[in-house]
Amino acid sequence: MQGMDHSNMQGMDYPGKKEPTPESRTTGLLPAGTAQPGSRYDQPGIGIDPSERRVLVYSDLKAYTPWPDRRPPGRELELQLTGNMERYIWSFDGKKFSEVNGPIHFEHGERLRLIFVNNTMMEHPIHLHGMWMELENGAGELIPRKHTLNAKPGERVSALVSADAPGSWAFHCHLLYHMDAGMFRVVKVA
Ligand SMILES: [Cu+2]
Repeated sequence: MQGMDHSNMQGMDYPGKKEPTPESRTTGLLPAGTAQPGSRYDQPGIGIDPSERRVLVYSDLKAYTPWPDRRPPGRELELQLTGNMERYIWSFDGKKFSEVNGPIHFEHGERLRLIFVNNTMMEHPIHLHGMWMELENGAGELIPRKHTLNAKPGERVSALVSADAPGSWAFHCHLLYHMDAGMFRVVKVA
């Protein structure tokens, strides 16, 4: 991965986008001064050209049946997706799994909003075990439920969670070499 070609990361357009600097090309982090990331649920992922075929995107998703828990979230938890391509470290909030102090706590029965902000130039499909993440894509009561939510470079993804499953659950990037490199946490529901 060290010699990875980033050329396919430069065609992405999003609010406040800046061209990669030599430094950001090396670290894999977005260039300094990039505007607050927004959601881009209407865009396909990296390397998918919608002019070649019909592409389904996150704004197309809706649930088959409404999820019964319609409570508004009682709190928000925002996680930064971070990394250093040069050292091949991937992390949440700048800390790889071996550096964090204990699990992320959800209170059993609470309803919360989980937000991922992708500070890197790579996509990260984030997988929460044990509970659904409801993608806030504007589908109303048919809000779609997912176990894995992909965050594009510079994107902000928000989801609602009903913490209905007591126990300790894996929470990680589903690119398994990112998980191995540190993008992993434990979510404890108690
Ligand atoms: Cu990843």
